[in-house]
Amino acid sequence: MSEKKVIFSGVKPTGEPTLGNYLGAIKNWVALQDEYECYYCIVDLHAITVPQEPKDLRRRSLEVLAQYIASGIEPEKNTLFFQSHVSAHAELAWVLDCISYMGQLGRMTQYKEKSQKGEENLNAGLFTYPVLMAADILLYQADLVPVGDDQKQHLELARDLAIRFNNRYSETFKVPDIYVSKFGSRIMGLQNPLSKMSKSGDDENDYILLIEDNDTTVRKIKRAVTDSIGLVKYSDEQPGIKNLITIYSKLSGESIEEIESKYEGQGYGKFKTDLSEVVVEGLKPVREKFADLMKNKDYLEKIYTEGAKQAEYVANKTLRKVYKKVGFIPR
Ligand code: ATP
Ligand code: LTN
Repeated sequence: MSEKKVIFSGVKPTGEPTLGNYLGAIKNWVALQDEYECYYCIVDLHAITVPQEPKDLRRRSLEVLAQYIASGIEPEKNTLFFQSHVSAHAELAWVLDCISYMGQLGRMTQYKEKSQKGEENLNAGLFTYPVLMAADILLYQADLVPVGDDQKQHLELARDLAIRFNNRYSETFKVPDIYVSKFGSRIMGLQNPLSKMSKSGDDENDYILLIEDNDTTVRKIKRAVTDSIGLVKYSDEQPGIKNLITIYSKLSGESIEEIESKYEGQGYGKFKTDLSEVVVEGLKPVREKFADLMKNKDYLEKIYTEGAKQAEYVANKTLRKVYKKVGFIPR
């Protein structure tokens, strides 16, 4: 058994990953890969809680895998796989469904937002979505789950379910901790800096995609909402500029103070031009590597096949324990 602590995280292939996914999640994973035993999953079962065109889902799932690797997540060091390839996820989710309370699930913000929007396809999967996420995490006995700020509530639920199951049956699951970076764990929209940058938004100027033309990125930054104050200052009164400074800092490694003083007395024009360069340069290696990887589907297939094998071994071990504890007759 490896001595390393375990990490589990995932992105759902519902749309093209954004700069928000990258800065809030994927980029942090890269830094963790040496110290931890990491499982990075493409959570395709979660993706179908909203309607998907099958061929697009297939293409995007592979693209997300390529984006993980292009971002610096090394397949030799981590387990990379598709959630649907390891059936234990759906199986454990069922067992956890049976100890989940409707009331608690109904209070999940993500569900409430979708249901209040009058979503036509308000399916049961959307409601139990966080239970499947708990199953993802608990199957691997994860110590840490690196996610963006928006996932805190789901992580709380995963912890609750682990504790509830352990109390009811006996110690089975590790109770996972959340890992949210102190800064930049919620990248906001470029057009609406009061809500998070989302890949399922309608306005394409609101988000920067991890993979898109450099010219498109530059154009979106040029159009990003600022304000009439005219100062490059990290302040709650200037949510647009605050968000752009966050992006600048996360990608350049310069501190907020350094950025503020660099642009003191200058307008937004110069700041935005430089930010475009920082973003384009920062994403350049990812974009280049991605293009190469997508030309080599055999390589990708090897990685996810091997990944599923490794993941399945660990996941089934936990599932067997769970089945035994709840009273199913062993096979
Ligand atoms: P959608 O926007 O379609 O609801 P999503 O991007 O939130 O999807 P995932 O793809 O599953 O959903 O998210 C993957 C990871 O990216 C999660 O850890 C999530 O917290 C993080 N993340 C998503 N959006 C942002 C954001 N704007 N800022 C920081 N982190 C984010
Ligand atoms: N619910 C998450 C995606 C997700 C996830 C996970 C993240 C599904 N399973 C397990 C971390 C660990 C989201 O909507 N961003």
